[in-house]
Amino acid sequence: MTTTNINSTRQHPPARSDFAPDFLWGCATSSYQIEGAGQEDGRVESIWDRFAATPGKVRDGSNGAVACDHYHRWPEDFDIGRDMGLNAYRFSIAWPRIFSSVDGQPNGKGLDFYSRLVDGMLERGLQPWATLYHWDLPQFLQDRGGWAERATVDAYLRFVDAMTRRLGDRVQHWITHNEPWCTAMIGNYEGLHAPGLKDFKTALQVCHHVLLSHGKAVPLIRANVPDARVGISLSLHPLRAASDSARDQAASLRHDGLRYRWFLDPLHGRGYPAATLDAVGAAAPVIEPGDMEAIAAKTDFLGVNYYFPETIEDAPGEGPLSVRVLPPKDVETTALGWEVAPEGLAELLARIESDYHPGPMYITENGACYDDVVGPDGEVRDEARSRYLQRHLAALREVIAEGVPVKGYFAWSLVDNFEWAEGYLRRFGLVHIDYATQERRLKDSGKWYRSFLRQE
Ligand code: IFM
Repeated sequence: MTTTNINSTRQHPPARSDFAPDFLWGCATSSYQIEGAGQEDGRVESIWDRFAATPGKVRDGSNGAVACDHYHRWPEDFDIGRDMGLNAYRFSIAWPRIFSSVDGQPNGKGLDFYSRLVDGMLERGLQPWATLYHWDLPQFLQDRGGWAERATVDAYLRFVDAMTRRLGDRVQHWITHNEPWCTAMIGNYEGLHAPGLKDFKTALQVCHHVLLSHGKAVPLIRANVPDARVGISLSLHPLRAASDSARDQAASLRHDGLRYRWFLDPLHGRGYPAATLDAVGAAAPVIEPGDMEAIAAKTDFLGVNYYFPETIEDAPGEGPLSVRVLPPKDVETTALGWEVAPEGLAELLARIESDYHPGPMYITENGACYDDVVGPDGEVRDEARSRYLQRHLAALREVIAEGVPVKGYFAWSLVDNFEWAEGYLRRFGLVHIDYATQERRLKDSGKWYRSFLRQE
């Protein structure tokens, strides 16, 4: 496989016809970030409701109680998606709408909501891609220890069973988890996401249980869904050592062990990487007999969420592995300070393909945050986001041409939404939301994606 030449791609803007006719073109969202209706139809508290209610945790003091009011406005949102030319839509299911206690029955109103949602997608030609866990754990489970407890795996499987039984006649594509790294590390080690814990051993146990729940869900989904296609979405970064020094090179390898191989190795039957297990020492998770075999359940696709590369420096004593992720320097960045590096997408995909041959891959998230403003003419002129999309699609086209089997692309995100600890201060949508009025407005980037998809 050759190295992708991004310079050549710059000269040829991507066209839909460059991709296979059956390539999937979607947008992605998640329940807590868009739905709102926090107290409606039997929904119970999630860890994000609790975390956001804790002063200082969310930058603008906001929460997802109303968000984009998608719970009531989904027909309008799906009309926008259809008119944009999407043929797929990735959404997530709020577990707290479905179960209000450990032993209870699933909530009929919650199940009905997602059933209506799926019908609404299908009526508009949007292939539903359901994510079963995108971070909104019911608080009653966190009160019992959350993902650090093995019992949460069983609770998750009951939730998966209820959802796949109800929607499996119409939803073929299932993503078990979104970004287990974030669930485990940002939520339980860095403390920046719910539940806000700061304990490395807990984070690794959470990670193990999340991966285990994924592996155990795979056969369950297959049993409930005819012709199911099951996968997991990982957030991954290509890594660069900060320098050629042996210390930075070794640090980059250490980080790689935890950030990349800790997930992809066990999912592909190789167990946790031995050197990383050694390095984490007593923080290693408790693993029961059969766990690693379960985690390695064969999947139908790999979801890749790509935003930016990471540069790694040796930092003795810093964090569990003595590494530091450096902020980008002298490069183009988005409003969140994330490096814009389309070649990183190609590099990452080529590496995954050569390391694991995971089968079909889908970009289940890719997008950019900018400080969008509505102009006096009512337009949102977010050229930077259009450029970002174009450049990443050009990189994707090249890496597919080199033989990497990517079969679809979901832009993050359909609409502006609750960006976790950043609240509503950060916008990723192709559609602008006025949170005071809930007015939807297609940004220039959404218009660009529309003309790309409609081949205008
Ligand atoms: O908004 C998030 C999403 O929930 C998970 N992946 C990254 C996005 C942008 O930060």
